[in-house]
Amino acid sequence: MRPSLAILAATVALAGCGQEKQLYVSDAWVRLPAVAGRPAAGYFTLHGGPTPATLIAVSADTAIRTELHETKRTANGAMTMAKIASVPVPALGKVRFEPGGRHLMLFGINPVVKPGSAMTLTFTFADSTRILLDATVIAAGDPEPK
Ligand SMILES: [Cu+2]
Repeated sequence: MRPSLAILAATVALAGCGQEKQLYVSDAWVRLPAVAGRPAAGYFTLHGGPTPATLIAVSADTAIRTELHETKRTANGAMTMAKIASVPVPALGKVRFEPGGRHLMLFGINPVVKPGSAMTLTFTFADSTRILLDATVIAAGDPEPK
């Protein structure tokens, strides 16, 4: 246990020297539904590391089920949502999940989740990398956090 911890600490120290940028996620927030029981929507920004990555899932232990969605306009101009299986993150690229575009749908939100609290999101990538990030939780009518 101890030697592996030492290696981990050394790796973290090296990463902290600002050499190669690693894959990370920032600016995560979740908008609760106006009506309890409806799904919530989550938004965040993916930042690619030195190699391309593929986001395959985002989960939360305070939501029963989640889906990655994309908002699309149909031929007659109506807005609709489609499920997306995965999202490519280009090396050193930026991919935004934002209102009106790609978003996370969270179903079955635990009632303990209130505006002003945080929801821990787990971002899972195709190479099995996992990144945990706390998302700011806001009420349905609140402005987007800056
Ligand atoms: Cu959706």
